[in-house]
Amino acid sequence: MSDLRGDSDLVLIGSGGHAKVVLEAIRARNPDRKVIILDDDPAAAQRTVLGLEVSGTRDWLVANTWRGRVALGIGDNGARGELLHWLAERGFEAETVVHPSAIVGATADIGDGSFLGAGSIVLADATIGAGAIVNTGASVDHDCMVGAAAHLGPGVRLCGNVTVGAESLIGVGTAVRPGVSIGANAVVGAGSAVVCDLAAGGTYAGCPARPINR
Ligand code: JB2
Repeated sequence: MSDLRGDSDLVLIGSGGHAKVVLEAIRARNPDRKVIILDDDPAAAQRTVLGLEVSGTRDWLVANTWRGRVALGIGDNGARGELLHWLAERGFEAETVVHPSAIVGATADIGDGSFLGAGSIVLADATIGAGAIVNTGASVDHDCMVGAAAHLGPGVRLCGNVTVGAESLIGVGTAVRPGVSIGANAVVGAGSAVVCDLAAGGTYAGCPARPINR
């Protein structure tokens, strides 16, 4: 830990499946980048992520003078959103991680701390909020707005002008019709087809997607 001092050095918080794919994307751009893993779960002290041991909790960031960038490796939207605010309050910049195989339009606006996975596509004038995840092979067409700490699962298809609210979870393989708005903190089940607006906080599934009780 003590040798973490260069501007390009990175802290990655999280040690589960999401941290693993984030680290893989970081290494795909720069295999030699120095990365330190932190995780607040005491059980994580025994874990490794692609061969890297967990070196401590986020308290390490408070106790040291290092002020580099921090990547968000937590899949849970609420926990990732909380971490984003915690970092900002303490003056840390969140690292934006874009897999080299992602296609990102020149006019797309990619928020700090977001993750664009392998094969993902974000096109003209789309906005990806801070800390959002555009997972493996998901596509975000022109003028879409994806809110902070939202998560588009693998293979999600957003047609043009779609809005996804903050911290919403859109399940794997879901397709969303042009111009549809999905409110904040909504959950859309895997393989759904969203053809009309969905209210904030609800849980939806099916083709077409309808409210369900969880
Ligand atoms: O409040 C929290 C929290 N704080 C830290 N809630 C949850 N659920 N997790 C929290 N964490 C950290 O997230 C844990 O200490 C651990 O490092 C990680 C959870 O690991 P897990 O492998 O269970 O999930 P994940 O978040 O890495 O990945 C999930 O989301 C991805 C997007 C999985 O569902 C993956 O399959 C998925 N690709």
